[in-house]
Amino acid sequence: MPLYAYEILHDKPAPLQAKERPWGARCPVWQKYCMPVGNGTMGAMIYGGTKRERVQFNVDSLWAGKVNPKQNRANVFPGISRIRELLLEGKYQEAEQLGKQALGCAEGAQEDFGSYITFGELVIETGIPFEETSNYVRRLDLDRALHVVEFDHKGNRYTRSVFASYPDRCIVIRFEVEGDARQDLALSFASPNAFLPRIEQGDLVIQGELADSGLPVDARVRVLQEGGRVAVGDNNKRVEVKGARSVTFLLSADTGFDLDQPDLVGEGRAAELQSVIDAAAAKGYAALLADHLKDYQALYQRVSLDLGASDTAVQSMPMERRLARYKKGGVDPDLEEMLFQYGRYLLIGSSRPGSMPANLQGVWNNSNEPAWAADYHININLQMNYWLAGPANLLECQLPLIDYTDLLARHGRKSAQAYYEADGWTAFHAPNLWGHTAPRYPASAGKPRWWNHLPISGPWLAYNIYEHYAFEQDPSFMRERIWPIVSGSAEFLVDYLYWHPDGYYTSLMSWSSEHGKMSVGPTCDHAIAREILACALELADVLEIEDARTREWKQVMENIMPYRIGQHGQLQEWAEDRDNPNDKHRHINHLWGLHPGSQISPLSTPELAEAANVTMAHRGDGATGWSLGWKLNFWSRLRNPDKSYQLIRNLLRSKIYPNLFDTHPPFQIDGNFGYTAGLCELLLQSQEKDAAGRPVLDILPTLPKAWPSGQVSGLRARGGFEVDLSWKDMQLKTLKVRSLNGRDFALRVNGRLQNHSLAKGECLERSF
Ligand code: FUC
Repeated sequence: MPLYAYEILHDKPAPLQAKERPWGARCPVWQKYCMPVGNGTMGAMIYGGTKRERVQFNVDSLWAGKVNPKQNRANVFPGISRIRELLLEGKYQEAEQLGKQALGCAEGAQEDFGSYITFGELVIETGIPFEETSNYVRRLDLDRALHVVEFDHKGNRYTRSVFASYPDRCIVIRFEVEGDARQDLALSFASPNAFLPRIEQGDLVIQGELADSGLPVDARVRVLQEGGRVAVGDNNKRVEVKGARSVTFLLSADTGFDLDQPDLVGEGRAAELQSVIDAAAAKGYAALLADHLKDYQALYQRVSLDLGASDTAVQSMPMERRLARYKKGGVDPDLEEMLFQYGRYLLIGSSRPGSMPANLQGVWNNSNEPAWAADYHININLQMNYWLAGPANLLECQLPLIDYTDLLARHGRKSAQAYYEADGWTAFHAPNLWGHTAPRYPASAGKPRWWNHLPISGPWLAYNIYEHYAFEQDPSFMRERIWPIVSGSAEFLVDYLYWHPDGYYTSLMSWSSEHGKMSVGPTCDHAIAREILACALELADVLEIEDARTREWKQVMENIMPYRIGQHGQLQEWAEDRDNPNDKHRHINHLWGLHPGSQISPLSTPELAEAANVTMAHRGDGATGWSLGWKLNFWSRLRNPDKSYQLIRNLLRSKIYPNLFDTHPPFQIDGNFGYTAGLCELLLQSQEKDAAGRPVLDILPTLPKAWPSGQVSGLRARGGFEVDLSWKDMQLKTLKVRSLNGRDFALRVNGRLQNHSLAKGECLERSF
């Protein structure tokens, strides 16, 4: 079998595998059994029914809500200053009390926040009951990004294929039958929204407009049949095909949203969609498929992974049974590889140049009330979605995140001013499509919404943007796109951080993300601030900028409150030594400097790493899906292969659905992406720099015993390198490093560090 070929198999249509909750956010059929395809802008979930096929679909910018230009609460800074004074006087309760009244977005902004919503579904009636079929299989082929349903009916083999084409901007659905059989199909549209379908020139045309913003919404479906004839039914809302050999449906959809001008929702895209569909129809199915494969495989096939072979019988098992077997302890390295490649598949499917970034559900959503509005949480989740982009060699897929961060940086300048009278930009913990950067909720007299007021979220996101440069090393792209975001974040930080009377800068006052009480300084904030200021200084150095501003960044960076090790030997989560060893909270913010940051390492800061080990032991090996993903990354960086592998088993055992979606619960895609990123960390790390500032490529830092022999190719390292390696009996066998930019680097192999120079395009090859 080729190294990239993985199939997620099912032996029944999704609706027969669980009970449906139509348009329900937690509908088990949709979130556990339907299979996804996507081209960044559009996503679709396929049900695989024989009698009634359903293709539920989404458009990434289909959001309720609207821009609220008055989202920032006025006059907050005096309240924040008072809270700071109270905390310094040790009056925590009073400070928290005041926090409840003073912190939040402006009244009314919450109502405009909105939510990512579903578009609807194409329904294709066929009249073939599942009971009359045999040899049914549906499968998602990861190597081709192709969903196929196959079955026999009355001696004929039926095949239905679906893929989402990025180059041709449409979802292609093809119904075929072998032999002499003919198909009668009826196409219609269903949605919980008041979008109106009608047949126009033989196409199913759907139009709508959202109430809050006036956002125009359009879709068009072309029906191309071979043989037979077409009629229109159900009051001009249904296309009926009779006696066809094959039928191809081409679906394209979009909204009038423009990321550069979110407050001007623009014209509908009906005319544009018609041209898209005309062009796709003229091309024909075979050419659409060929171009789709070329586009997709150019990204997907960059990385191959082999961790050992599963039994052939296991490989052909339907996924539900395969997962149940794994849960009982079954060995299945191919499944662990498949989940790795699935993370890459999902990022390619939900984040391509020109699209919105992957939200909490990527681009897939069947409801108007998805969990957490399927928004862009930036207190871990959106950042986690992109941890794999560099290491798993999908940097292009990160461009939507940079475009989106530009919007947040624009709106976030006002938030930085409003809340902290600070220059630069920030955004609080959960922005939306419309560029909401203020705290998500208004002040509340009741329970404090501590997760809400998290000014460090903006800098946290800026770190992902810096990482794009770290992996890519393109100075002109950095100057134009990355520098403004990262330097704007550094500007915010130096104004935001507070000079504590004890003689250091702290994040006074804040919370550790979603955890704990008010603090004079959460460790996570300090770690992020330290790292972002260092990143900004590194970029300034490349750009040869040295001025009063950069000198201030350096001065602040060098005087941030240091890490503290507490009474249990743990890395303290707060300036106050109040960690509870029995606390199993999913957010482990204080280890940010271990991952995704680069400040803590068993090799260079062994005492801090030991304290991080204690913290990890306290928090345990269970959690929500995304938190398990983060724990995997932590254990990889702590160079603990046994714990890392245990986390992999835990994730697959408890938080992966039969469609391989990760669950919080409910379905939340960050755990998928966190897993793929974590797996990269086990095989190759590059966050460290040597004394001369060269990136260190650390080969096989944390290899689990469960994978004694294997190979990986195409992983990417910071500094601009591609790495292939293989190992046998736990020993490195071959290593190949391709330099993409000609930077000097160091290699750590079997614990020994060696310097290397390669010209751009040159390779280093070693056998051991
Ligand atoms: C953060 C997490 C939750 C969830 C939500 C989307 O608030 O604490 O667990 O992942 O984001």
